[in-house]
Amino acid sequence: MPDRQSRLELLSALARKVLWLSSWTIHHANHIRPNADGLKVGGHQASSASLVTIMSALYFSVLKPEDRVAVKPHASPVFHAIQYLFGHQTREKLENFRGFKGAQSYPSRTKDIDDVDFSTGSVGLGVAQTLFSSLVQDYVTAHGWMKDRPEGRMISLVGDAEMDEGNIFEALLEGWKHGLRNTWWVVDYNRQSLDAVVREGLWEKFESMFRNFGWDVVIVKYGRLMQAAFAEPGGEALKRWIDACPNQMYAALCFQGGAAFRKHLRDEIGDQGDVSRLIEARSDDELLELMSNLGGHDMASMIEAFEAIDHDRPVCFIAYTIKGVGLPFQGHKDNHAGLMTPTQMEKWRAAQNIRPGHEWDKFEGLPQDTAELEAFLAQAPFNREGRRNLGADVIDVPAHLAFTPAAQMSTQQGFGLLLNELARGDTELASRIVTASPDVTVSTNLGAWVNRRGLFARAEKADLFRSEKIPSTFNWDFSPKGQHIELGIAEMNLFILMSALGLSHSINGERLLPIATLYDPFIQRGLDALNYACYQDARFMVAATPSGITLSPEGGAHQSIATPLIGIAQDGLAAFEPAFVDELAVIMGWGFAHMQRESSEEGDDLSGMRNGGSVYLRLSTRTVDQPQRMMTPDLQKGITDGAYWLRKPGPNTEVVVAYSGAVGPEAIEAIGLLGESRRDVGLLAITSADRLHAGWTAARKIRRSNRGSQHISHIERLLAPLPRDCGIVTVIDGHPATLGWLGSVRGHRLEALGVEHFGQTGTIDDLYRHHGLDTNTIIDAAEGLTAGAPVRHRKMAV
Ligand SMILES: Cc1ncc(C[n+]2csc(CCOP(=O)(O)OP(=O)(O)O)c2C)c(N)n1
Ligand SMILES: [Mg+2]
Repeated sequence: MPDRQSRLELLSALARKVLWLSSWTIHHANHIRPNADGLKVGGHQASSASLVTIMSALYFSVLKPEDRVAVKPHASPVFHAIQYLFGHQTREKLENFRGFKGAQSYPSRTKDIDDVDFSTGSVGLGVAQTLFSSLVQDYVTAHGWMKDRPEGRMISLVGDAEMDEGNIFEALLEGWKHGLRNTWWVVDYNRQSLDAVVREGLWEKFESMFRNFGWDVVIVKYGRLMQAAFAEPGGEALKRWIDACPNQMYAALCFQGGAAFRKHLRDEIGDQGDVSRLIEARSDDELLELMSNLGGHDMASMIEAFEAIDHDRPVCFIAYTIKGVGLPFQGHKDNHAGLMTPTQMEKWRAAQNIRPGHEWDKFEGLPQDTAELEAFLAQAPFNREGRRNLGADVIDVPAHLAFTPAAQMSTQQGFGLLLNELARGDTELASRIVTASPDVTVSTNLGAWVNRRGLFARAEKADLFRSEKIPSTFNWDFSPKGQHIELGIAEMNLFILMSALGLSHSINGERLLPIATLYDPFIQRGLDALNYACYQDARFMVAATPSGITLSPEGGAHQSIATPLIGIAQDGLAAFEPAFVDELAVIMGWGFAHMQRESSEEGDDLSGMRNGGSVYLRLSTRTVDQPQRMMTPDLQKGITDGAYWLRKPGPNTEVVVAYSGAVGPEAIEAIGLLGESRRDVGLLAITSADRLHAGWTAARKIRRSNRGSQHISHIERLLAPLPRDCGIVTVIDGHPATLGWLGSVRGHRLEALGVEHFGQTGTIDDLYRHHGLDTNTIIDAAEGLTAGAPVRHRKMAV
């Protein structure tokens, strides 16, 4: 092992190399890559440079294999450069940075090859992901599943402006409630965002806020050179000047260089003997080096700060940095998307003794011996075990989820019943389910499950109502074995928790099957986090209920219109809207298997659709008559493929009603009444507009790329027997576009009923009539699409 001094020298040399490689990667993509054609693909040299020392300290020395890191998105080139030095990233991918299948603009678990722990991109989310991943690690530990694996630290490299994102504060509060441990956030305090320079004294706000939430705060402001200068005669005055210098001025002087610093120091401190001597003893270059030696750019200071942590309390490091440090645009307020010119790059290359044509050589231009650098990298604790992506066995899922049917039920009730049945049993499946809800556990019907399986906390806590013998339907005991994670009302936290739980197989090597419940409209409140979770390929199930205008007495503010379209459009999420509980039982069983299947975006089963992913159940509180029927394999397949004929159309069908979800009773009734006046009518039960649509587009893609292919999708097969002039009426308690596309599948005329405006309260009947989802509107629409005599029967007003 090298001694401390030579270790620091090696680390600093590697950091210089990381700065070079990350900048060269960006430069190559913009100026050298063939076909660049002057088209700038961008990259963030300034944001990257800011973190070079900190990340080099972490990856080359401080991190252990079990630690997990979320890297500030725009420091992606630094991450890739470090992985390149470790041998986990290829030159080819770096040369193709930001290109098709090249190294990603922002680190991506699913698209990058270099062992990304957490994807980032939408600022704020990766930060919270580390916090929730730490809670999930606690969950896995408490359930006795960590085995011999040491606990890792969950580390986030955070931009200072990234801290503006509200979801970070929401997460902080939740972390405090759950006794957060093993989490480090390192704030890259370069005092610049994309547009602006941050407010003076922001660090004080950060500091008091973190301390308030029980975090330790470590401020790393001055590097070693600065500390030495402060110890010289006059040093105190220099320190005072630095501390008082406004952020914008400091940044501007860093951009202008040593002479500008000298002028300002002279003008502002005046001739004061000691401090003047201190300044004058340094050349312009030396003065700039001193003034740029903030803590975040000083290897010794960063290593010392990290290594001093000998506890598992959460820590926030505020590391002072200069955006773009070491590059010609350092400190400039416009540098966020700044790129170096070829001339600047050429000058910098020569200054570093990098020979033309050797830009990608790992150790080119470094004074150290190559073998020594190689040995150092091989021994870096983080790299010792190679890649760290884990896996876990698939948990068996029974073909049928059991429940005791009632004649009338809502899908939300059914959801509660199905989970209650699982909770009563002792299957492996049940033991791996973890539920969470943002303060709507009871109102989404999770109560029975929680009564049986308990709430999770690292320490036991009895339900006081129970111990005081106050009657209550619920037993709210907390214990390390509990399987429900109680959350506050922040839907962003819910989905980031899903993201963390749903990656447990990969992060902890232990599979969890997370289920989130929330009110359907509030999906939109957590949508970016939901999207983020899907982007990372986390696996979870969302039960969203109540939904639509069907939740009528709940009020207009809670109605959801757009969520079925989100269900269709959200990648990585299979959306279902069943009408009946037997359908839901099939979908949930399928869902637990779907959550565990490997998948690729190209589509990986015969239908061309993705084989695995997360699941969204749009449920309802409306009590409806349940069908009494046998669940045949055909029916089961129809339900999971997205649709089946509830009333099969004959060869002369004039009109078909296709419905999804809670409006089932209206569709059924309309078909009954229509049947009196129209020769032949069909009723299509749609359980998943999303799966139908995905299958349809996938099939066309297969046929286009493989001429002669006979592959047809489920919806094409279902609609194939319909005569050309048959009309289709679709109806859903959601945006009509959800099903409106069905007319294009085989060129049928179609009228799409649904909801386009919200806010009206009333009974379900009132609202269905108001929005045109009621039986008579369905009949009117069908009549309009068919020839022949007027429909004789209508529903009588009650
Ligand atoms: C949710 C979201 N909004 C906006 C952006 C665009 N964006 C990328 S970086 C950035 C500024 C980041 O500033 P800071 O966090 O201080 O990082 P620095 O560039 O200084 O390292 C913005 C607004 C984004 N990536 N995500
Ligand atoms: Mg910043």
